[in-house]
Amino acid sequence: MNWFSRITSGLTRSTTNLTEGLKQALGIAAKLDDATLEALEEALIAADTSLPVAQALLKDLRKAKLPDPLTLEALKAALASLIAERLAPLAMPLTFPSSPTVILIAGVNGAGKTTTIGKLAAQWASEGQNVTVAAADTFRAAAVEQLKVWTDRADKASSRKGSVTIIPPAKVGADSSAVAYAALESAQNNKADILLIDTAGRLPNRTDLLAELPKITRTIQKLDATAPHHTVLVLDATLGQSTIQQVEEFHKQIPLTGLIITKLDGTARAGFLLALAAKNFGNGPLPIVAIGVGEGLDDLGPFNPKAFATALVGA
Ligand SMILES: Nc1nc2c(ncn2[C@@H]2O[C@H](COP(=O)(O)OP(=O)(O)OP(=O)(O)O)[C@@H](O)[C@H]2O)c(=O)[nH]1
Ligand SMILES: [Mg+2]
Repeated sequence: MNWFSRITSGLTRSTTNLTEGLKQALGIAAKLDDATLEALEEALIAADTSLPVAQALLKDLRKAKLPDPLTLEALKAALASLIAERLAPLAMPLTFPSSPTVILIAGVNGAGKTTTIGKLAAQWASEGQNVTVAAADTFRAAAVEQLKVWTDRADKASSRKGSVTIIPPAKVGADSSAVAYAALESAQNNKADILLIDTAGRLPNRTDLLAELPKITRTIQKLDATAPHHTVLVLDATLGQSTIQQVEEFHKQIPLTGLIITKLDGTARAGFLLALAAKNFGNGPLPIVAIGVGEGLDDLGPFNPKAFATALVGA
């Protein structure tokens, strides 16, 4: 299955709900009268786009050239293009400015950090990159084991074009910064292309735990003053708009450079990406560097606003 098909099938729950809403809205009059607009607004809010975004979309829709009578297909196409336009500034794949490029992965418990690291490592290694992964989640002994399963899988999937190497903690309960430091040292010595740092899940109200993240940053900067080159927050899409508060809290502790949205296949609220796009986190919205639409090794890929919008409305 290609990536567009994966997005389309991953977004099924969101798409089905939204399409049903659009159908009902149009069923009333087959044109954009007040009742239709109201029903459309409801459908967009149900997709978790937020009220202001839903209203802004409808304002744009009223200005758009639409056929009379308005068909479902025309409505979907118009909405898809308006949604894609709003999401466009969010699209930004990860870059590799340094060797090794250091990518710090953070997020709340169970967001999908470890799984995502496995998927990223598999992709990059199969493209010929040598990837080192730091097991800096030292909270649970099982965390290292889980990461090891993923890095082994990723290493195999690379068919020896590249490699994936895990650096575990020196001892149980080791300091996460020490693991990150040792992993960067190893990545530098072995001329790895990329270092991914897995971290423990932490809730945004635990400022003591959040403070560990800048400590990791300070520690690895002793080896490379430009690291980390990316600080990525992993967000669970099933939480919808409430992830925005997570972004704000993490961003206060450690400047984020991008987001990865996981579990888009497990929710009908994929429209919350529009709410994220409308949010200013200091320098505007934060870019989405990848999205996850399933649990398999291939279920992670770039965020393409046009493909996403098309799939979301079922156009
Ligand atoms: N359906 C679906 N499940 C996902 C996706 N990404 C991750 N998961 C699942 O989410 C669960 C948690 O994933 P982990 O990678 O362990 O999350 P984590 O952030 O490392 O969790 P902690 O280390 O405990 O904080 C696992 O069961 C994953 O398979 C996705 O895109 N879609
Ligand atoms: Mg984990």
